[in-house]
Amino acid sequence: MASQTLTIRKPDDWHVHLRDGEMLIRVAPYTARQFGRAIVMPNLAPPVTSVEVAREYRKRIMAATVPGFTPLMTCYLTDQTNPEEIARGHGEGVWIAAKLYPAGATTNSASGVTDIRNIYPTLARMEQTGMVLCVHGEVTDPDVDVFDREKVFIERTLSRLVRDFPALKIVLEHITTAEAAEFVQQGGVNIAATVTPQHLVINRNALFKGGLRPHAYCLPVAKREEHRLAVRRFATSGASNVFLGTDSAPHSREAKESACGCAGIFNAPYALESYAAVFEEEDALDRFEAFASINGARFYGLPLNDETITLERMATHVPETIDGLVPFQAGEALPWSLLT
Ligand code: OTD
Ligand code: ZN
Ligand code: ZN
Repeated sequence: MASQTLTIRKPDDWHVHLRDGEMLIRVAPYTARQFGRAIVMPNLAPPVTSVEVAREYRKRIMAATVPGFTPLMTCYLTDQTNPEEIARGHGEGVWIAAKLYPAGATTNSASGVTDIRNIYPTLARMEQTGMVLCVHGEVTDPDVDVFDREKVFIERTLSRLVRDFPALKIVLEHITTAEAAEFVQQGGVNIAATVTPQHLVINRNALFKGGLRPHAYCLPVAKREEHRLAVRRFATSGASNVFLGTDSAPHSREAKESACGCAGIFNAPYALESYAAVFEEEDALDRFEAFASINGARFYGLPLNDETITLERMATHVPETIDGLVPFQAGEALPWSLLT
């Protein structure tokens, strides 16, 4: 008989949007319930670009969550980023990583980097100090088909970055394509990928199932089935350079269900249940702990969590709404439940 419980080291979320103000207070507890640590994205409006702003934001997150949950902060790179500010924030233990948003690639990325060469001095400094670069890997060229933007980013930008900064640690975030999985798989020890629940579970058909489905829309957008399968194979392969990053990105229901709906999927409340279902379907539950709780910490050079969590084989019924927000897999039943 298949095992009825699964106990693993406490997982971490290596990519999440916790927002600010009232939304932060609403959503952060879900992440803190599931994870020991989380890398918090800096795409607030205005973005988190200075050490002081990051410190203050970290305090607000800690006030919104339980003791024992550790937010790890990131710095938003712009054309004006000063390499010394980045090095100082990293040296003072405020920043774990810096985030590259190609300008215009996703929500609140208007102040992102317009030309990768503008941040070369910063990348050189990060390479020296061992600070990780997190990358939203999509080109923003409007002439490139939206479903090809990740693949083209790898060809045009990432290949060059890896060549020009061979010792820079890079996380290609929320991968969605066979090309990304392949690139990271072959990329050596300094490159890793995160994978979201949605890119393991849905393909692009989900956006149009019986009508337009705004709650399945995020960036990078879900791709064809063959890509989902390639990403699944890599995520569940046991490779040490692929790990959990939910990219949970809540928007109000009104902002999602709109003539110009925001990109982002709110998956934090049942993220572990979503991932566990995938690992079980792939017959890879024995590799779930590495993906969720070990590989990320090792890549970032952090200690593993000492606590454990237990999932029980008992259905989780994902509600239609949670605190007014529509969660990923709303209305569905998932086979595992996180015990608290
Ligand atoms: N939404 N994707 C991302 C961010 C957001 O709302 C967001 O902040 C991303 O790629 O980081 C997305 O769909
Ligand atoms: Zn992104
Ligand atoms: Zn994100």
